[in-house]
Amino acid sequence: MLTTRTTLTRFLIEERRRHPNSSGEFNSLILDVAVACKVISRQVSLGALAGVIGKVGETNVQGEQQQKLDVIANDAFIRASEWGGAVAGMVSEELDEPYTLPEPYPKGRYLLLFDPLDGSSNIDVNVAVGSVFSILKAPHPGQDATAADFLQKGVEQVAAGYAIYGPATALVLTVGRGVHEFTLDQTVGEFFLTRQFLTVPAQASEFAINHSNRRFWSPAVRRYVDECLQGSAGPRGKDYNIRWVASMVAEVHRILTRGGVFLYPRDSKDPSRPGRLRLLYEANPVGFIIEQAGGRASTGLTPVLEHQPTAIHERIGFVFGAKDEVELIEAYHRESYPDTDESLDIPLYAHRGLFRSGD
Ligand code: AFP
Repeated sequence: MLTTRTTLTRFLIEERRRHPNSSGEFNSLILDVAVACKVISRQVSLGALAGVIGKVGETNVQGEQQQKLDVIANDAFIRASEWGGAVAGMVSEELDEPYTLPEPYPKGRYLLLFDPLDGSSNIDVNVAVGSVFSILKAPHPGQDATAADFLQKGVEQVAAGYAIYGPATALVLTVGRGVHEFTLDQTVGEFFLTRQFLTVPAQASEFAINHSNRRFWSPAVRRYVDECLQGSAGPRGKDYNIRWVASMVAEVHRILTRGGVFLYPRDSKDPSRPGRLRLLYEANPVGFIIEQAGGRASTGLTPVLEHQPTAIHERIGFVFGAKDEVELIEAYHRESYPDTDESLDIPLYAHRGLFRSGD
Protein backbone atom coordinates (compact mmCIF):
# COMPACT_ATOMS: atom_id res chain seq x y z
CA MET A 1 0.00 0.00 0.00
CA LEU A 2 2.75 2.43 0.94
CA THR A 3 4.63 1.75 -2.29
CA THR A 4 1.63 2.78 -4.39
CA ARG A 5 -0.05 5.35 -2.16
CA THR A 6 1.09 8.64 -0.58
CA THR A 7 -0.18 9.42 2.93
CA LEU A 8 -1.32 12.91 3.91
CA THR A 9 1.71 13.13 6.21
CA ARG A 10 4.16 12.32 3.41
CA PHE A 11 2.41 14.77 1.05
CA LEU A 12 2.69 17.59 3.61
CA ILE A 13 6.35 16.88 4.41
CA GLU A 14 7.29 16.77 0.72
CA GLU A 15 5.31 19.99 0.15
CA ARG A 16 7.06 21.76 3.04
CA ARG A 17 10.52 20.92 1.61
CA ARG A 18 9.73 23.82 -0.74
CA HIS A 19 9.90 26.05 2.36
CA PRO A 20 13.30 25.20 3.89
CA ASN A 21 12.81 27.40 6.96
CA SER A 22 9.43 25.91 7.90
CA SER A 23 9.17 24.81 11.53
CA GLY A 24 6.68 22.01 10.95
CA GLU A 25 3.95 23.81 12.95
CA PHE A 26 1.88 24.32 9.80
CA ASN A 27 1.98 20.62 8.94
CA SER A 28 1.24 19.56 12.50
CA LEU A 29 -1.83 21.81 12.56
CA ILE A 30 -3.20 20.28 9.35
CA LEU A 31 -2.54 16.80 10.72
CA ASP A 32 -4.35 17.74 13.97
CA VAL A 33 -7.34 18.85 11.85
CA ALA A 34 -7.16 15.53 9.99
CA VAL A 35 -7.38 13.68 13.33
CA ALA A 36 -10.50 15.69 14.20
CA CYS A 37 -12.03 14.74 10.84
CA LYS A 38 -11.26 11.05 11.46
CA VAL A 39 -13.02 11.24 14.85
CA ILE A 40 -16.03 12.98 13.31
CA SER A 41 -16.10 10.48 10.44
CA ARG A 42 -16.30 7.64 12.97
CA GLN A 43 -19.17 9.26 14.88
CA VAL A 44 -21.08 10.13 11.69
CA SER A 45 -20.67 6.59 10.31
CA LEU A 46 -22.10 5.05 13.51
CA GLY A 47 -25.18 7.29 13.40
CA ALA A 48 -27.91 6.04 15.71
CA LEU A 49 -25.59 3.33 17.07
CA ALA A 50 -23.47 6.08 18.64
CA GLY A 51 -26.56 7.84 20.01
CA VAL A 52 -25.56 10.99 18.15
CA ILE A 53 -28.71 11.53 16.11
CA GLY A 54 -31.03 14.36 17.05
CA LYS A 55 -30.84 17.73 18.70
CA VAL A 56 -29.33 18.76 21.99
CA GLY A 57 -32.15 21.20 22.69
CA GLU A 58 -29.79 24.20 22.50
CA THR A 59 -29.38 26.85 19.82
CA ASN A 60 -26.01 28.16 18.66
CA VAL A 61 -24.84 31.68 17.94
CA GLN A 62 -26.49 31.40 14.54
CA GLY A 63 -29.83 30.83 16.26
CA GLU A 64 -29.88 27.32 14.82
CA GLN A 65 -30.88 24.16 16.68
CA GLN A 66 -27.66 22.37 17.65
CA GLN A 67 -27.44 18.72 16.67
CA LYS A 68 -25.60 16.39 19.03
CA LEU A 69 -23.04 15.88 16.26
CA ASP A 70 -22.51 19.65 15.98
CA VAL A 71 -21.28 19.66 19.56
CA ILE A 72 -19.23 16.47 19.16
CA ALA A 73 -17.60 17.81 15.98
CA ASN A 74 -16.82 21.16 17.60
CA ASP A 75 -15.19 19.43 20.57
CA ALA A 76 -13.17 17.21 18.20
CA PHE A 77 -11.67 20.22 16.37
CA ILE A 78 -10.79 21.97 19.63
CA ARG A 79 -9.37 18.96 21.50
CA ALA A 80 -7.29 17.92 18.47
CA SER A 81 -5.80 21.39 17.85
CA GLU A 82 -5.55 23.27 21.18
CA TRP A 83 -2.51 21.48 22.69
CA GLY A 84 -0.05 21.36 19.74
CA GLY A 85 1.38 24.89 20.00
CA ALA A 86 0.47 25.76 16.38
CA VAL A 87 -2.54 28.04 16.98
CA ALA A 88 -3.04 31.34 18.83
CA GLY A 89 -6.82 30.91 18.88
CA MET A 90 -9.78 29.45 17.03
CA VAL A 91 -13.15 30.58 15.62
CA SER A 92 -15.97 28.05 15.31
CA GLU A 93 -19.48 28.35 13.91
CA GLU A 94 -20.61 26.79 17.20
CA LEU A 95 -18.93 29.32 19.53
CA ASP A 96 -20.14 32.90 20.11
CA GLU A 97 -16.61 34.19 20.77
CA PRO A 98 -13.15 33.08 19.63
CA TYR A 99 -11.77 30.12 21.59
CA THR A 100 -8.90 31.08 23.89
CA LEU A 101 -6.42 28.28 24.56
CA PRO A 102 -6.33 27.03 28.18
CA GLU A 103 -3.25 28.18 30.11
CA PRO A 104 -0.87 25.27 29.86
CA TYR A 105 -0.99 25.25 26.07
CA PRO A 106 1.52 27.43 24.15
CA LYS A 107 0.14 29.95 21.63
CA GLY A 108 1.39 29.46 18.08
CA ARG A 109 1.69 31.29 14.75
CA TYR A 110 -1.64 30.33 13.14
CA LEU A 111 -5.38 30.88 13.48
CA LEU A 112 -7.81 28.02 12.87
CA LEU A 113 -11.38 28.77 11.77
CA PHE A 114 -13.95 26.06 11.14
CA ASP A 115 -17.51 24.96 10.64
CA PRO A 116 -17.20 21.64 12.44
CA LEU A 117 -20.26 20.11 10.86
CA ASP A 118 -21.75 21.65 7.74
CA GLY A 119 -25.09 20.39 6.50
CA SER A 120 -26.04 19.12 9.95
CA SER A 121 -29.74 19.29 9.11
CA ASN A 122 -28.97 16.26 6.89
CA ILE A 123 -27.65 14.05 9.71
CA ASP A 124 -31.01 12.54 10.68
CA VAL A 125 -31.69 11.55 7.07
CA ASN A 126 -28.22 10.03 6.54
CA VAL A 127 -27.15 12.41 3.77
CA ALA A 128 -23.51 13.49 3.33
CA VAL A 129 -22.30 16.18 5.74
CA GLY A 130 -18.86 17.74 6.14
CA SER A 131 -16.41 19.91 8.04
CA VAL A 132 -14.86 23.08 6.58
CA PHE A 133 -11.68 24.76 7.85
CA SER A 134 -9.47 27.74 7.12
CA ILE A 135 -5.97 28.61 8.35
CA LEU A 136 -4.66 32.19 8.68
CA LYS A 137 -1.43 33.57 10.09
CA ALA A 138 -1.80 35.01 13.59
CA PRO A 139 -1.02 38.76 13.56
CA HIS A 140 0.45 38.39 17.07
CA PRO A 141 2.10 34.96 17.24
CA GLY A 142 2.55 33.60 20.74
CA GLN A 143 -0.28 35.75 22.15
CA ASP A 144 -3.97 34.97 22.65
CA ALA A 145 -5.74 35.96 19.41
CA THR A 146 -8.41 38.67 19.60
CA ALA A 147 -11.58 38.68 17.48
CA ALA A 148 -10.03 41.42 15.33
CA ASP A 149 -7.10 39.11 14.49
CA PHE A 150 -9.50 36.82 12.60
CA LEU A 151 -10.98 39.60 10.43
CA GLN A 152 -8.62 38.98 7.50
CA LYS A 153 -9.61 38.83 3.82
CA GLY A 154 -9.85 35.38 2.24
CA VAL A 155 -6.77 36.12 0.13
CA GLU A 156 -4.74 35.98 3.36
CA GLN A 157 -5.47 32.28 3.95
CA VAL A 158 -2.44 29.95 3.95
CA ALA A 159 -4.51 26.76 3.81
CA ALA A 160 -8.13 25.67 3.48
CA GLY A 161 -9.94 22.39 3.24
CA TYR A 162 -12.99 20.33 3.91
CA ALA A 163 -13.82 16.79 4.89
CA ILE A 164 -16.86 15.14 3.34
CA TYR A 165 -18.45 12.32 5.31
CA GLY A 166 -20.19 10.42 2.53
CA PRO A 167 -20.05 6.82 1.33
CA ALA A 168 -16.30 7.48 1.63
CA THR A 169 -14.66 10.06 3.85
CA ALA A 170 -12.41 12.40 1.86
CA LEU A 171 -10.28 15.36 2.89
CA VAL A 172 -9.79 17.99 0.17
CA LEU A 173 -6.98 20.45 0.84
CA THR A 174 -5.11 23.38 -0.64
CA VAL A 175 -1.94 24.85 0.84
CA GLY A 176 -1.70 27.36 -2.01
CA ARG A 177 -0.40 25.04 -4.75
CA GLY A 178 -3.44 23.35 -6.25
CA VAL A 179 -6.24 21.27 -4.71
CA HIS A 180 -5.70 17.66 -3.67
CA GLU A 181 -7.97 14.91 -2.39
CA PHE A 182 -7.14 12.33 0.30
CA THR A 183 -9.46 9.39 0.98
CA LEU A 184 -9.66 7.80 4.43
CA ASP A 185 -8.86 4.11 4.76
CA GLN A 186 -10.98 3.42 7.85
CA THR A 187 -9.10 0.22 8.75
CA VAL A 188 -5.63 1.78 8.60
CA GLY A 189 -6.91 5.10 9.93
CA GLU A 190 -4.90 7.05 7.34
CA PHE A 191 -5.76 9.55 4.60
CA PHE A 192 -4.23 8.47 1.27
CA LEU A 193 -3.72 10.78 -1.72
CA THR A 194 -6.34 9.82 -4.34
CA ARG A 195 -6.56 12.86 -6.67
CA GLN A 196 -4.13 15.74 -7.36
CA PHE A 197 -4.66 19.18 -8.86
CA LEU A 198 -8.45 19.00 -9.07
CA THR A 199 -9.88 21.55 -11.53
CA VAL A 200 -13.31 23.09 -12.12
CA PRO A 201 -14.29 23.16 -15.85
CA ALA A 202 -15.06 26.73 -17.00
CA GLN A 203 -18.44 25.69 -18.43
CA ALA A 204 -21.24 23.99 -16.50
CA SER A 205 -24.35 21.94 -17.20
CA GLU A 206 -25.49 21.69 -13.56
CA PHE A 207 -26.47 24.42 -11.13
CA ALA A 208 -27.33 24.27 -7.44
CA ILE A 209 -29.70 26.71 -5.74
CA ASN A 210 -32.59 26.40 -3.26
CA HIS A 211 -35.55 27.24 -5.52
CA SER A 212 -37.96 27.72 -2.62
CA ASN A 213 -36.33 31.14 -2.18
CA ARG A 214 -37.12 32.28 -5.74
CA ARG A 215 -39.50 35.07 -4.71
CA PHE A 216 -36.71 36.60 -2.60
CA TRP A 217 -34.02 36.56 -5.29
CA SER A 218 -32.62 39.61 -7.06
CA PRO A 219 -33.69 40.14 -10.70
CA ALA A 220 -30.19 39.09 -11.77
CA VAL A 221 -30.40 35.70 -10.04
CA ARG A 222 -33.91 35.11 -11.34
CA ARG A 223 -32.69 35.93 -14.83
CA TYR A 224 -29.73 33.53 -14.60
CA VAL A 225 -31.83 30.65 -13.24
CA ASP A 226 -34.71 31.22 -15.68
CA GLU A 227 -32.28 31.14 -18.62
CA CYS A 228 -30.81 27.86 -17.35
CA LEU A 229 -34.35 26.45 -17.05
CA GLN A 230 -35.17 27.54 -20.61
CA GLY A 231 -32.35 25.20 -21.63
CA SER A 232 -31.62 24.59 -25.32
CA ALA A 233 -34.78 26.57 -26.26
CA GLY A 234 -33.46 29.65 -24.45
CA PRO A 235 -30.54 32.08 -24.71
CA ARG A 236 -28.05 29.64 -23.14
CA GLY A 237 -28.67 27.18 -25.99
CA LYS A 238 -28.19 24.08 -23.83
CA ASP A 239 -30.01 22.11 -21.17
CA TYR A 240 -29.04 22.29 -17.50
CA ASN A 241 -29.50 19.88 -14.62
CA ILE A 242 -30.41 20.95 -11.08
CA ARG A 243 -28.90 19.62 -7.87
CA TRP A 244 -29.56 20.76 -4.27
CA VAL A 245 -28.19 18.62 -1.42
CA ALA A 246 -28.52 21.33 1.29
CA SER A 247 -25.01 20.38 2.36
CA MET A 248 -22.55 22.85 0.85
CA VAL A 249 -19.61 20.47 1.24
CA ALA A 250 -21.39 17.88 -0.92
CA GLU A 251 -22.06 20.55 -3.56
CA VAL A 252 -18.42 21.68 -3.52
CA HIS A 253 -17.22 18.09 -3.92
CA ARG A 254 -19.57 17.50 -6.86
CA ILE A 255 -18.45 20.72 -8.55
CA LEU A 256 -14.76 19.84 -8.06
CA THR A 257 -15.47 16.38 -9.48
CA ARG A 258 -17.73 17.11 -12.49
CA GLY A 259 -18.19 20.88 -12.68
CA GLY A 260 -21.18 23.13 -12.06
CA VAL A 261 -22.12 26.28 -10.19
CA PHE A 262 -23.54 26.90 -6.69
CA LEU A 263 -25.63 29.88 -5.68
CA TYR A 264 -26.72 30.92 -2.22
CA PRO A 265 -27.16 34.58 -3.06
CA ARG A 266 -28.01 37.39 -0.74
CA ASP A 267 -31.83 37.59 -0.85
CA SER A 268 -34.64 39.59 0.69
CA LYS A 269 -35.99 36.71 2.80
CA ASP A 270 -34.46 38.32 5.88
CA PRO A 271 -33.28 41.85 4.96
CA SER A 272 -31.21 41.96 8.14
CA ARG A 273 -29.14 39.01 6.92
CA PRO A 274 -26.70 39.70 4.04
CA GLY A 275 -26.68 36.00 3.15
CA ARG A 276 -27.02 32.53 4.60
CA LEU A 277 -23.44 31.24 4.46
CA ARG A 278 -20.73 32.46 6.83
CA LEU A 279 -17.80 34.32 5.33
CA LEU A 280 -14.85 33.34 7.53
CA TYR A 281 -15.32 29.58 7.87
CA GLU A 282 -17.49 28.63 4.89
CA ALA A 283 -17.22 31.05 1.94
CA ASN A 284 -13.53 31.93 2.35
CA PRO A 285 -12.14 28.38 2.65
CA VAL A 286 -14.39 27.10 -0.14
CA GLY A 287 -13.57 30.18 -2.20
CA PHE A 288 -9.81 29.56 -1.77
CA ILE A 289 -10.24 25.93 -2.86
CA ILE A 290 -12.41 26.78 -5.88
CA GLU A 291 -10.07 29.53 -7.10
CA GLN A 292 -7.05 27.25 -6.63
CA ALA A 293 -8.94 24.77 -8.84
CA GLY A 294 -9.38 27.37 -11.62
CA GLY A 295 -12.98 28.29 -10.76
CA ARG A 296 -14.36 31.59 -9.45
CA ALA A 297 -15.83 32.46 -6.04
CA SER A 298 -17.98 35.57 -5.72
CA THR A 299 -20.43 37.47 -3.50
CA GLY A 300 -22.53 37.63 -6.68
CA LEU A 301 -20.90 40.95 -7.57
CA THR A 302 -17.28 40.84 -6.41
CA PRO A 303 -14.58 38.25 -5.57
CA VAL A 304 -15.44 36.84 -2.15
CA LEU A 305 -11.78 36.48 -1.15
CA GLU A 306 -11.36 40.27 -1.46
CA HIS A 307 -14.27 41.03 0.89
CA GLN A 308 -13.11 42.67 4.14
CA PRO A 309 -14.74 40.85 7.10
CA THR A 310 -16.30 43.00 9.83
CA ALA A 311 -17.44 40.29 12.28
CA ILE A 312 -16.38 36.71 12.95
CA HIS A 313 -19.84 35.28 12.18
CA GLU A 314 -20.56 37.59 9.23
CA ARG A 315 -22.82 36.11 6.58
CA ILE A 316 -22.48 36.77 2.86
CA GLY A 317 -24.07 35.99 -0.49
CA PHE A 318 -22.00 33.24 -2.11
CA VAL A 319 -21.75 32.05 -5.72
CA PHE A 320 -18.96 29.70 -6.81
CA GLY A 321 -17.93 27.16 -9.42
CA ALA A 322 -17.44 27.31 -13.19
CA LYS A 323 -15.59 30.53 -14.02
CA ASP A 324 -17.71 31.40 -17.08
CA GLU A 325 -20.99 30.88 -15.19
CA VAL A 326 -19.95 32.93 -12.15
CA GLU A 327 -18.68 35.75 -14.38
CA LEU A 328 -22.04 35.74 -16.20
CA ILE A 329 -23.92 35.96 -12.89
CA GLU A 330 -21.71 38.90 -11.85
CA ALA A 331 -22.37 40.57 -15.22
CA TYR A 332 -26.13 40.16 -14.75
CA HIS A 333 -25.85 41.87 -11.37
CA ARG A 334 -24.22 44.88 -13.01
CA GLU A 335 -27.08 45.34 -15.47
CA SER A 336 -30.23 47.40 -14.94
CA TYR A 337 -33.66 45.83 -14.75
CA PRO A 338 -37.08 47.38 -15.29
CA ASP A 339 -38.92 48.10 -12.04
CA THR A 340 -39.37 44.72 -10.47
CA ASP A 341 -42.79 43.12 -10.27
CA GLU A 342 -44.07 44.42 -6.95
CA SER A 343 -46.24 41.30 -6.64
CA LEU A 344 -42.95 39.47 -6.14
CA ASP A 345 -42.58 41.58 -3.02
CA ILE A 346 -38.91 42.31 -3.45
CA PRO A 347 -38.75 45.68 -1.70
CA LEU A 348 -35.03 45.45 -1.11
CA TYR A 349 -33.96 45.56 -4.74
CA ALA A 350 -33.67 48.77 -6.68
CA HIS A 351 -34.32 48.42 -10.41
CA ARG A 352 -30.52 48.30 -10.79
CA GLY A 353 -28.10 45.79 -9.36
CA LEU A 354 -28.47 43.92 -6.15
CA PHE A 355 -29.20 46.12 -3.12
CA ARG A 356 -29.65 49.84 -2.60
CA SER A 357 -26.81 49.80 -0.09
CA GLY A 358 -24.29 48.18 -2.47
CA ASP A 359 -23.33 44.54 -2.23
P1 AFP B 1 -26.99 23.47 8.16
O1 AFP B 1 -25.60 23.17 8.62
O2 AFP B 1 -27.78 24.26 9.17
O3 AFP B 1 -27.72 22.25 7.66
O4 AFP B 1 -26.86 24.48 6.92
C1 AFP B 1 -26.17 23.99 5.79
C2 AFP B 1 -25.89 25.20 4.92
O5 AFP B 1 -25.19 26.16 5.64
C3 AFP B 1 -25.11 24.80 3.67
O6 AFP B 1 -24.30 23.69 3.86
C4 AFP B 1 -26.20 24.52 2.66
O7 AFP B 1 -25.79 24.74 1.33
C5 AFP B 1 -27.30 25.49 3.06
O8 AFP B 1 -27.11 25.76 4.46
C6 AFP B 1 -28.66 24.89 2.88
O9 AFP B 1 -29.59 25.93 3.16
P2 AFP B 1 -31.15 25.65 2.97
O10 AFP B 1 -31.52 24.71 4.12
O11 AFP B 1 -31.78 27.02 3.08
O12 AFP B 1 -31.35 25.01 1.65
